[in-house]
Amino acid sequence: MKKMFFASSLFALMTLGVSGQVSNVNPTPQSVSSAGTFFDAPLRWRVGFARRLLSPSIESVLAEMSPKTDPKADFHLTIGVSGDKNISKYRKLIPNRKEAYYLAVGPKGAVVAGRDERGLYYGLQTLRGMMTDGKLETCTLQDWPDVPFRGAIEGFYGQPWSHEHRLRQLDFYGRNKMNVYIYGPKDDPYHRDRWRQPYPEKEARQIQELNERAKLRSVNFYWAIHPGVDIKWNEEDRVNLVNKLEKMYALGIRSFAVFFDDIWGEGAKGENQAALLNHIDEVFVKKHGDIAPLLLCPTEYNRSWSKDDSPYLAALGNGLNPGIEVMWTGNTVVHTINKEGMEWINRRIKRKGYIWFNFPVNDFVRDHLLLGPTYGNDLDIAGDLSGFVSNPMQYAESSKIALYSIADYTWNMKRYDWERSWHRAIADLLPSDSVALKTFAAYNEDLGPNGHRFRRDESRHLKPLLERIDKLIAGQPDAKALAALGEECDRLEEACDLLLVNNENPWLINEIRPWLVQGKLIAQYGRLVCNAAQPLAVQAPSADEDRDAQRLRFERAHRQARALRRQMYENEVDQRQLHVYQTGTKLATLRLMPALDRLFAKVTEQHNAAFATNFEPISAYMPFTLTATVEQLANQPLTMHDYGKQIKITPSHEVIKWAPGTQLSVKSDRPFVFTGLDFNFGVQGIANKFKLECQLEDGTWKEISLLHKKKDDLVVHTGNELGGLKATAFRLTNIAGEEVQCYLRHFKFSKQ
Ligand code: LOG
Repeated sequence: MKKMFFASSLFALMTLGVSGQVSNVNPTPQSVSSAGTFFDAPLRWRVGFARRLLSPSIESVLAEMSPKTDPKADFHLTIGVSGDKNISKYRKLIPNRKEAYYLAVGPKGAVVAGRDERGLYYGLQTLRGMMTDGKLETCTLQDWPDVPFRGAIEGFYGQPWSHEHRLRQLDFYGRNKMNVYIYGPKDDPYHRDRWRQPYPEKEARQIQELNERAKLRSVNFYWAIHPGVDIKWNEEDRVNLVNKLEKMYALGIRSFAVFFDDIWGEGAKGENQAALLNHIDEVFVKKHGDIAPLLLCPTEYNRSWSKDDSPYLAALGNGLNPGIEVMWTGNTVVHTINKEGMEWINRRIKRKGYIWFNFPVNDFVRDHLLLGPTYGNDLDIAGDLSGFVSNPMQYAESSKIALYSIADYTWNMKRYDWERSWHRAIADLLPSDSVALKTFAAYNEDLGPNGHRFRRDESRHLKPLLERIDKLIAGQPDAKALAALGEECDRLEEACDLLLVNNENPWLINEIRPWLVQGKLIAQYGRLVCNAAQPLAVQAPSADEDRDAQRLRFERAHRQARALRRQMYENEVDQRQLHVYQTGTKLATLRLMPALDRLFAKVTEQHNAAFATNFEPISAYMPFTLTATVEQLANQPLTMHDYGKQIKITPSHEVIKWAPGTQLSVKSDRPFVFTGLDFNFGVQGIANKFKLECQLEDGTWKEISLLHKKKDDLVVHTGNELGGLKATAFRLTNIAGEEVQCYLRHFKFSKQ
């Protein structure tokens, strides 16, 4: 049989102008031979199979497909697994790979022949995927996965997924031919902190139910234990561990993982970990005989933490029983995976690494949603991996954008096209408003600066436009560019509006709502900035508009821009939207917001020059304002840290001269509750030269004591009366009766 590759069938579809059927299928099939003809998908079909009983997963996928089974229907669906009589004539056409299948579709019928049960299940999923818009394509397919284990690891810190979300995820994995779900949420106490204890009844029942659903969707449910924080390398804890695993086995779990990530000390010893895993392998896995190979997440789980001759990795490589899999996050904790890095680790662990891909997890950048495309992993590493699982966000539904593409990538690497896969993922998640979701997602890609230094490109479509905007800022009028930027902002606002009321996928909308509200404000701010920037866009400023009108126009825009920035701030700190560890609701941070701020700063600067005014450029909203009668401090900026909980005065290197009686005041536009305050003026014993007072809500001032904890301690601390105090302002006064000379090394205060 002459085989064509997927690209040529795509070409056939394109020339026919049909939104193709095979091209609806995720993951992208390996090999497709298409006649390029289409027909209406049958409403009824007669299903033929040789086995007496179909497995529940095959039964369920058939039940979920649109055609009804009808023994009298003209359309024949023939299904089977290698060895079944009814498909014996297709036997040679089934690729000789695990989970492979052969599929043939024509107007009279279809054949789905699996290498194994899972292959059949996947073949049926392909057929289901092809029919999503009511058509079928005459074609044959041979298909198989590149990576043996593909899926997700619920392995993040923060709020674990809900039971309902997990069930939905398992359904999604089945549809997208992922075969692994690893249960390892850091904040499930029975996974980590209380690993020795069995689950209470309700949680145990839910895990059982998840495992059942996983089986139904042809997914291996791995339950992971994280004992490293306090494990003792003795017989008692070995018994504790095996007992806990036995409890999980009794619930029906047949795949297990042991994690030792993010620990130090006793638990982190490689030889002991290897010995423990081997012990489990022998007394538990081999004893039962129906358990999948064990999975280990090591303590040195990325290259940046391991030396070239790491004794730890050598202990695993040499010590672990063959067959035990070792997880790996790549060259750093959060990194895309490359060939050279795979070869490095595989040599050391003496087996193929099992990738724990830390994307789209956002537990280290919780103010950002990661809805961007999955790109950057090498396309030639299929043979170097034993598995590839993605660690997602605590937002399960939103994570499906990345997970869809990870399914695609791990199934068929060579033909993985990240951009196309991203668009298909979005269309799959929200068919009714996919254009709006795509627009919105394009502003939720980058992570912002972060400790792992993992960044993503964002809003690629804006690149050329923003180059023109920067030229405009530099003095080259370009009315079209400004109009186009305004339209981009309108498009973002429209997308947020549509999504805010979308009720096709409430699971998704509920997760992303704070960002939708924020996106709308950003879009409004952007439109306002574009309007205010009109004078920059034309060669000569309008002669028709008199100066008073121009002045008024700018002043209104400036006030409204500030009001919008403040609303963005309110939205960020809104208690209902706080995450467990970190506040914030950020998007469009890589390109759009910085460009809008640059543009408005230019407008402000130009206005100030033309009208001899002193408007400040607008930037992120800050509720605190600093004033000072100490001249050198009067313009010192305040910065916000720790997600709004800590405020710092930017340090100064020069000598600050406090004349007698001079003051530094910080005022808030709303009452706040102090949790602390300290400063370092670089001089010993300076505390008694200053007086600190806080203004209470009733307007009165309360004095707070100042002290050094030790004689040689430069830091000035406050007395206990400050913590918990509700205030609207505070001021620091020089009461020495003479000029005080000092530095400003640090000045910080914190609030609830
Ligand atoms: C944790 C993981 C966390 C991720 C991203 C591994 C193996 N462990 O730094 O639970 O979600 O990074 O923050 C990790 O990645 N530690």
